[in-house]
Amino acid sequence: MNPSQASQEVPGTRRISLLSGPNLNLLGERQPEVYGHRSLADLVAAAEDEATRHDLTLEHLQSNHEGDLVEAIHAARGAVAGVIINAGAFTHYSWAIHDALASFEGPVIELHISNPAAREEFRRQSVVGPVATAVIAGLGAQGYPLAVRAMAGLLDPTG
Ligand code: CA2
Repeated sequence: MNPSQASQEVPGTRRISLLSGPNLNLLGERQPEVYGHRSLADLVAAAEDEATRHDLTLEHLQSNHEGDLVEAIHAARGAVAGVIINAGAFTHYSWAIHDALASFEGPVIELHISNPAAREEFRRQSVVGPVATAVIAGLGAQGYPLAVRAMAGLLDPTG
């Protein structure tokens, strides 16, 4: 991209949001056999590195509270180009997050460290999936930079 193209860019088109739901702040502390040994900070750092490679700015929020995530999705409207969300256990029952994501105009990537489809019955339903553009699950920590790379592809107008 040359400087004149950059200056004509619509504000927010190079910003993406990464949202992390409940208990993801505990990553690396327990259940490493399911979620690996890396902390959420490690996963976010890997996602940020990948975002930089694609000239994207990644903004991350983790919350254990459903309303915080709903408000973050509202704030994303018109402000960021895409949303990557690991909604944690809210994935399986939060219709409030489903409805908020349905109001977001850009691409949404549902992200999971584990593969919920291969786990307990209650994890096999996702209410995020029906409003997601794509799903990345079961790839562990590498899912985070992969999701950013996939988002860069979805946002590429020439792609
Ligand atoms: O695999 C994923 O990324 C999940 O979204 C993780 C959620 C789980 O409820 C989803 O079904 C799948 C759990 C978040 C992390 O929970 C921890 C609990 C204890 C220790 C470390 C993490």
